[in-house]
Amino acid sequence: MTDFFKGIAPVRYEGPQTANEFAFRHYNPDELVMGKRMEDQLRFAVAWWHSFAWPGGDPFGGQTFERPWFGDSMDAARMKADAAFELFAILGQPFFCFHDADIRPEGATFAESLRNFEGMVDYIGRKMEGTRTKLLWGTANLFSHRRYMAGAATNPDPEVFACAAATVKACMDATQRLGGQNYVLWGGREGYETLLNTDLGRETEQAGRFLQMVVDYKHKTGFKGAILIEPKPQEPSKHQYDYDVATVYGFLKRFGLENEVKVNIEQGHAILAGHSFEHELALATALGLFGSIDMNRNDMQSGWDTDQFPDNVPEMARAYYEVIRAGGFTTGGTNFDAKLRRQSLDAGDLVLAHVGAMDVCARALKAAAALWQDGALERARAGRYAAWDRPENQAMLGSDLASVAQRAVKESLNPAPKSGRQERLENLWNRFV
Ligand code: XLS
Ligand code: NI
Ligand code: NI
Repeated sequence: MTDFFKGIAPVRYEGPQTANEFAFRHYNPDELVMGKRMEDQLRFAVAWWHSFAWPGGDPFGGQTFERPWFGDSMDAARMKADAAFELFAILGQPFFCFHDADIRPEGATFAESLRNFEGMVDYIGRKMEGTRTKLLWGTANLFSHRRYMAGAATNPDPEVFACAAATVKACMDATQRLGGQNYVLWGGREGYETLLNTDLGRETEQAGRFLQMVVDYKHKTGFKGAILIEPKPQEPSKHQYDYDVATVYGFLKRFGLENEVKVNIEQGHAILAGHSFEHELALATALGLFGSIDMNRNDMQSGWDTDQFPDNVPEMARAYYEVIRAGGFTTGGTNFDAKLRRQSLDAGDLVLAHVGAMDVCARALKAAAALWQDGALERARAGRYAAWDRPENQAMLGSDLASVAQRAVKESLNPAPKSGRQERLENLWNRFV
């Protein structure tokens, strides 16, 4: 037990009318949405790194948070894990996510870091036995240590590639051991700072081989979870190879992995790539890649990944509508890859940031589900393409350019433009959200 959260009781659903700040107003785990418990629809996860490892620094100043578990020892790491499970007990969210570096102290050598990691995986495994909290995904931190400054799998130095392999192997083993439902790869430094010193062809070839090895290892070890890539266009790299969903799809095709790997889509990364969150989700679904989401927003003006907790119901409703269209989560979930603002010092801030975010997501899910169940939007969408369902039109897609051209001439086609009805659909949307 730590006394960090002392005095904060487990948060319960009390409904929208409650005056209690430490209550859920909309997130009611047992309430059915589209026939499924809200908890099972949303599958919330707390991110170990932002909630427990982040010291509150920014480019202009260092640590603002004073957590009793900050330090480099195994004792400190164990206290951090204790605090994490105390937060999980307060929130009651079903999942968490971690990187190796979040849960263990850095060792004097690479080998010692791995040993520390294994010790902490044991410790967390024992803690999990006493709770209902599960692991949504594990991942490797291949971006903080200076050895990775020029990339991990894409590094010009083959020894770094080997260290990255050892770290990913250890993290995959840990994820499997802890019953993780996915394994995530986010390539923060798999990219470049300048093309002047970069061999793009080689680096992406290395990344492809690395991912093939990861997939191969998954099959060898019998890991049942999904392998997910988390796209991001830049930051910390000037250019990141896993730029967005479309780029990842091309990469997977190139290495024959499009049926092996899915994506974890982060709201803030979508925005950085010049897309909307829902665009990335819809494209992933269309390409058969939809896996999981990182639900943290950017500041719309700042131009970097500010990792803020979601606070905007209409925006999140667009996202959950796409999740519903995708058929809902299978192994994936809603990970709050979000951190407090650096002035939010208190234990209560950490709890309430999650509580508010869970409520926002619950409202968004309910609105999206109501719109889905109403069916008018999907009827309008399907109606727009209905002519394509007719056999003579389907036949064109199996035909060739000259024959299709001939049809246009022979039948003197003169298609009448039809309204796209955007504003009417926006009005429909706004009746639900
Ligand atoms: C950083 C990423 C990172 C991944 C996990 O921008 O979002 O936090 O989710 O490595
Ligand atoms: Ni991010
Ligand atoms: Ni993320």
